Amino acid sequence: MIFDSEVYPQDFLIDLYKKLLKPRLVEEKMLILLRQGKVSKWFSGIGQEAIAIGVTSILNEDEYILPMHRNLGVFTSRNIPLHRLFSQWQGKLKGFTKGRDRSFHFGTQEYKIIGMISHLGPQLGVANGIALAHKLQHEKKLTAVFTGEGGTSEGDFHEALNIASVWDLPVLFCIENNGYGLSTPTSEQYRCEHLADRAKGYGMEAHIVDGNNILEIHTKLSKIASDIRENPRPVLIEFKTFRMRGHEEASGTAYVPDQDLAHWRERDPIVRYEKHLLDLGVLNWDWAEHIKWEIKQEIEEHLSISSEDHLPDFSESIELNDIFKNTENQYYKISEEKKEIRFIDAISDALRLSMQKHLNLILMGQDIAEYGGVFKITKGFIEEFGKDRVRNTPICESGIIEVAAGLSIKGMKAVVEMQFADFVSSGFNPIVNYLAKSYYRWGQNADVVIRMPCGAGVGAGPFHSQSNEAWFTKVPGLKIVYPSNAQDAKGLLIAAINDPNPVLYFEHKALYRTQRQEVPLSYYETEIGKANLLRNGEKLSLISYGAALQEALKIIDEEHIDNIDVIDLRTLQPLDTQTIFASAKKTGKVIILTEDSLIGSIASEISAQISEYCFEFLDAPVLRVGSLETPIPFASILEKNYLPYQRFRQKLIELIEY
Ligand SMILES: Cc1ncc(C[n+]2csc(CCOP(=O)(O)OP(=O)(O)O)c2C)c(N)n1
Repeated sequence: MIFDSEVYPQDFLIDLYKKLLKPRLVEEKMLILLRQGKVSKWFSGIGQEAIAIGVTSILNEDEYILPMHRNLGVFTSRNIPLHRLFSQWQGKLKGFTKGRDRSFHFGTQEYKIIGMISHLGPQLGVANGIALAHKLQHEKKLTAVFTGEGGTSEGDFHEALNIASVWDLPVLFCIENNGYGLSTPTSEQYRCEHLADRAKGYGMEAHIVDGNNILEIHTKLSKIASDIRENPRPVLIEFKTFRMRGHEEASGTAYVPDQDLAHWRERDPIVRYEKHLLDLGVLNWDWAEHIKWEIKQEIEEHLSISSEDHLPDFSESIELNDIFKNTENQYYKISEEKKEIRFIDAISDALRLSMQKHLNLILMGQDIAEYGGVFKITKGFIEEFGKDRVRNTPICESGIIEVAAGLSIKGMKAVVEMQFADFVSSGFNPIVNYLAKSYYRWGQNADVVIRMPCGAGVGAGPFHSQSNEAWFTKVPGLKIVYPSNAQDAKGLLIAAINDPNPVLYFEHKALYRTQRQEVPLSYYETEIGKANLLRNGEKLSLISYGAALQEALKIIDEEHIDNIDVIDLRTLQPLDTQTIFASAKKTGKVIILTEDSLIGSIASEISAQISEYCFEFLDAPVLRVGSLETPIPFASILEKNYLPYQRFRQKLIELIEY
């Protein structure tokens, strides 16, 4: 391939040269500051700059790019003022995270850069979500995302490529194969000859590109990019390159053979390109020196600006308030007109009304389209809303939750159905690390609801019956709702979908067809974070939620127990401690019933808080009743005794008589 000034104008070639030099010179300066203890950890991209610069160069400014820890060139190419990057790396206020996250772990909508989380792989799926939003909004745009060759061993990589291929998403998946993942050589990372070979298995096009040749990258990728914009599809690019410094600065390169470093030093992308421009006569030494001097001046000026910037002051209320994006309370009028429906119909109704209201709402889940979901909650939805918005997914919980995060970044809303709540363990990482943390880290909310058909009592055994809400109640940044009746099921799901924050919506399967109620026909919200005082009395406080609450009501009626407070929590996070404490202080006796086992459960948390804050008002120990500390057994005699209800009946009577 011949790259001369007839193919590319001189201005373009010089601009590319400046872009290539900038991250190198910034990094050389940072290495000095690192040694002086002024910046934290540093992941060097020296020798790999051509990839970040080349990929950014083929994107339009309004196209998203999702870089990794060695892609400083992406940030400098998008013209982020250097002082903001310097502030970011020092944890100062004019960075992008108010000092809450380090290095390149941030995103910015202003520059259309969505940074990584430490776990490497999840952003591949997030890129899919952004690309899906472009496609659904009929925008001919490309999204580019990076991974190292080490990251390709993660399940996220497989899930993301598979989803992108099945859904024809316009994503450029860029693998920077730089020889080592930390200290692990490629021979211990994978067995195929080239990572690009994997594309065939996903039914995807792939190319191998010299990652140290900026013009080859720009030329090849420009063509591919234009083509993807016209014919949306994913393309995998494997860039062959080398990591010239340690994984991070402290770790060194003792394990890298000297001859490899020498071989790749010869192929340094900047030296090569500079020589090419000098040979072509579009650059001369004086000019090159002047360009370097100018960039160094810019670096010094911006270092001085960021030296004036401040570290954040600590304020507990600011920190706590930044966990969730503000929710505007919308008081929809509840209609007088009601109809008796089942719990499951209420969920379906809430989803249908929400789909009608929010045209940017997408439903995703296994078998939810033509088949209507395993519980038939979305039956008939594709006829009304179409296959674009009611999406069957491959079996890949992580990858789909990441897609939901990407949709939200692009201003859309998503409801993801777990086929059974148990399977959320296969999507745990993006929930607790991506959805939960992104608003606190860099102000990007995750407008995602995850529906969790959960619970026992239906003879479904250890993997289709779990009460796993406590896996999530302790993760700041997630809201957890758990209705016990049809009216709340509808109102809470509508509220969860309106809420711009990530909400896990637990729906107990045993209630689906057993709990029926008069439910308003209209679109209404049940407020998240508000418990419901179902019965009002003096003798004791009974606190519960979900199917356990319904069981408790049956038992108190069978035992003819009256004059007690019954609190239906409805939301487990944020917890309505005001209602709980007021009741505990009034009655002085509290019993908490959960279907979960007790250790680490929300029941244990509530008990601890009541003991701590209401101690002087108590007339008896706070009692908790939950399931056995075993997996959930299948046979009905075992399951019945695993569940807490017989024990609850006894304990309740004991507490009344205490
Ligand atoms: C899920 C996960 N496991 C382990 C790590 C620790 N870790 C950080 S970077 C890295 C190596 C990554 O290698 P690669 O993907 O090839 O990228 P490179 O650093 O070479 O650019 C490892 C093991 C991590 N961040 N996340």
